[in-house]
Amino acid sequence: MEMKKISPREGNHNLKDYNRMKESFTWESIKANFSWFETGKVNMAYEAVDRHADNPNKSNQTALLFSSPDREEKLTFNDLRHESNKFANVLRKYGIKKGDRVFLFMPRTPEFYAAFFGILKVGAIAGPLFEAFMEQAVRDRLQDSEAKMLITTPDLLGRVPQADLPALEKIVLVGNYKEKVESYIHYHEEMKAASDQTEMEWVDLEDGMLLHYTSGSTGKPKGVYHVHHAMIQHYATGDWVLDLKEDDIYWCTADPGWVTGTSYGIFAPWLHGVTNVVRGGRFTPDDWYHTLEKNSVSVWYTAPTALRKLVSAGKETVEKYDLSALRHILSVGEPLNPEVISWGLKAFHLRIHDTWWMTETGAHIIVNFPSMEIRPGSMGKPLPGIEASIVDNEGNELAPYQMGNLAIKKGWPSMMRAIWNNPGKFESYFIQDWYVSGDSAYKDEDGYFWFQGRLDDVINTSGERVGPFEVESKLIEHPAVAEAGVIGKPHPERGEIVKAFITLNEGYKDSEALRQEIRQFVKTGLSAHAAPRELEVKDSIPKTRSGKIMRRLLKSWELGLPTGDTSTLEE
Ligand code: 6R9
Repeated sequence: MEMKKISPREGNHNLKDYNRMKESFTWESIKANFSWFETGKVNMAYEAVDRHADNPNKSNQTALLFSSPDREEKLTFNDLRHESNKFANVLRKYGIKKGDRVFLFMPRTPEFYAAFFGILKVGAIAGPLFEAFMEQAVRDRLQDSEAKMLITTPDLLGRVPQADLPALEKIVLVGNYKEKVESYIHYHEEMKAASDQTEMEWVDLEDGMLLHYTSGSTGKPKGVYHVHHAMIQHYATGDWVLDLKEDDIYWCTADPGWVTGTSYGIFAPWLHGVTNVVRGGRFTPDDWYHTLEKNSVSVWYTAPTALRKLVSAGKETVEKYDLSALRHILSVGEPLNPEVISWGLKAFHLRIHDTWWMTETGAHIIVNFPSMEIRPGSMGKPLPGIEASIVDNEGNELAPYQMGNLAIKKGWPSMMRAIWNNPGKFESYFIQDWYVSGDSAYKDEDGYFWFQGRLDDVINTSGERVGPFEVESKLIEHPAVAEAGVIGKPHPERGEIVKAFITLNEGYKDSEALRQEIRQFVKTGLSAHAAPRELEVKDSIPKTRSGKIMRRLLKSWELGLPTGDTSTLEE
């Protein structure tokens, strides 16, 4: 098969020579960008906020550019410093200290960011939760982490568990309430009274900063524990991968309940002192284009699920907007379909850069650098300072084109340091010195990595291994198909057969003839064994809040099995 390649774009880009960097790079060399390199004192909140507020040239620059359907607000670095100082004082008043877990269960508003940095300033550990969680999901996370405080809004209080949380001492309410309840801490009242000066709690590089709960295919969600040290990698990738420059307007569309919304929605942009766009409210193609246009966004980090919806909305929609400020686009969370990359070239005249990483890795691992040739469908190459490979179940490295476990040599700066309360689970990620991701992939002879699927998603049909991703990518190339989710369905003779669930673009109606045509399209475009033997049209494809197709759920539905933990399912 002929491989498409897209060359780096000329212009305002950081065209660092990847191969030369790879040869000589050490993480040590990044340290000089931080104040703690000299002082020995560290806190992420200082490096991301106060350091810029202390700088007369940056202090009044907009740090946060917030908009939601009913509210618009700008906070400078100085504002963000003062608001987070105030909140740090509120936390101290109520006894929160270093190492305590404080959870945030609220929408992304300016108060969220002030509270988040307030938590870090007292040395506590922040636990951001998706605002759409139901009561059980909130309870599981607060129980496991033994959180001492929860910050939420009156609207969400109905989903905050009122019992079985012995460690939870206080609940802070942000926003207006009808009837005041004395047992809650009232954010706006406290903030009015609090001083905007505070003592920073200086911590150790290896002290806790963040607890992100993530769901596996079985069992309760697990608390992935990150430390301040991770900032080295957030900073480096903000430079090499996001290509951030001080005058950029940056928009990461992810919610902080997902690791992308913290590592790349908070840390990387503010370590680089750029203006960070935050938008609340729901997705529609017009709203998103409008957000890009109105804020003159120059660097945009988003996810395949959103990009696929923009593709579906068509060229007419994108052409209504002036997106000339946009210079760099990136994607994460799911494999980026080649179809979406070709469309990006037409719609934006830009390449879309795929990045691969996980909650557990804390930051980018395998990426498409602005300076690299892109091979559509590939996740790119490992960062300098990262050793990634494909290994078998014993930890032996495999040759190019052999499918196996995507694994990373342990010891990179932003790696999780523990699974909260669960050392056994943490150990189970490793084979010798390799962190094993749970994804299957292969490498080509030039060192590009190609994603195949979560290991539990890979389909084995009549002895042929089929990655659901390539079938889904082919399916959405058909003009009738908007989205696709592909699973292996047990079959007496073939082991498994490929079953596809699809949604249709506007103007198409389900019919036997259309399904036949789509099957044929995959068969001729990909291969006979990859063509779905069963094809079902649905109104929507189940996805997580970070946009991942929930193949596990499609499979449970199909087989009439219990659905397991669905707390991260998008409504
Ligand atoms: C950052 C994030 C991690 C899992 C990962 C993989 C999938 C993420 C991807 C990708 C293919 C990419 N994933 N990026 N698959 N191409 N560029 O998503 O973290 O929510 O923990 O998910 O997401 O399966 O193992 P997290």
